[in-house]
Amino acid sequence: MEKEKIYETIENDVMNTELNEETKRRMLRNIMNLKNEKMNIMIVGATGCGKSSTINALFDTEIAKVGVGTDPETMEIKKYELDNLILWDTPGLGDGKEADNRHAKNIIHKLAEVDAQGKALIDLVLVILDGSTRDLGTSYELINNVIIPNLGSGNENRILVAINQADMAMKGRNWDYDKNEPNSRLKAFLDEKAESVKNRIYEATGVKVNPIYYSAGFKEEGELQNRPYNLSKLLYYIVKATPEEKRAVYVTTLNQDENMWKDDDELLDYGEETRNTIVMSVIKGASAGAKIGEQIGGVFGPIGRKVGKVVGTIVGGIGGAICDVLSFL
Ligand SMILES: Nc1nc2c(ncn2[C@@H]2O[C@H](COP(=O)(O)OP(=O)(O)OP(=O)(O)O)[C@@H](O)[C@H]2O)c(=O)[nH]1
Ligand SMILES: [Mg+2]
Repeated sequence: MEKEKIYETIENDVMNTELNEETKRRMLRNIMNLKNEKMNIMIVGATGCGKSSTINALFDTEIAKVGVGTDPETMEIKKYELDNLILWDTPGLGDGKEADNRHAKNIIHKLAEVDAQGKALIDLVLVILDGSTRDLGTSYELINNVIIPNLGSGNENRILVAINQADMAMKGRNWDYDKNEPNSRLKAFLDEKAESVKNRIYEATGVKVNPIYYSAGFKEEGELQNRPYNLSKLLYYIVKATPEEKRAVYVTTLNQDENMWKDDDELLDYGEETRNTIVMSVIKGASAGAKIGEQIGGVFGPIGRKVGKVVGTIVGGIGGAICDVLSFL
């Protein structure tokens, strides 16, 4: 599917409306500011937990090199730029004290970086845990001693903890390979794991995180892609943790392969929720301070449908829900 430059589309729609000149100018200025917004996500975790695999599953290209066997693949912080989305893929910890110290130092350094406005460069840290191991010592070390103390104030909104390799949590047992989901036993096991991770972090730092579990899926040379599980859920959490004015960055950067987004726990319609969250943020950002009142449906109806369609065809669920979104405003 062709990528739409979402803000250019909105600019055109605004210019073609019956709104007064002052309102139009205001909105065009808002849109210009939104266009420059960049979202920076840093992905951290123990070596081999699946950082690179997760990046490749979520986003548009196979950009991050995935490790084979036990060789750590990512040796330094790597920057991937996808339109306005910037990903920082970090080396895994757990390969010896000396290397760990070096990597931790680089991560702390990156967390301290500020943008031109003096605001923290890294908007969100995605911590990935390897769900297939009981030994999460390195991960707790990383979260409790490296990430959280260096996030600064408002830190609870800038960290997301996700447990990967849900399929291997009981060594492959209790995974339903036909449905590509955990059976009830494995689900209970994973829920408990998420709860225990939450408690360990809270006890050590006083920070409340809400860990989710998923599987990035995996691909062996020449074999079929094993579909991810709960990838839409992970995306939904990422979008929710993204500052409102930056949420549109995902419209053009998501993995276009619909198969990646299919299998979820279905506690929520994550595709629809994600789409509505993004549409709502775009509308709010573009119309901030503009008095459009009754005309809002006329201006944003078409835009909502467009954004909804672009995001919806990928992550699923393109209903007529744009009306629901508009009625919220
Ligand atoms: N079964 C299963 N395997 C996975 C999953 N995610 C990743 N893997 C496998 O785990 C191995 C490590 O994955 P990577 O994505 O390279 O991990 P990484 O965290 O980037 O590793 P480093 O860069 O070395 O720190 C690869 O063989 C992946 O195929 C998953 O959800 N399930
Ligand atoms: Mg890697």
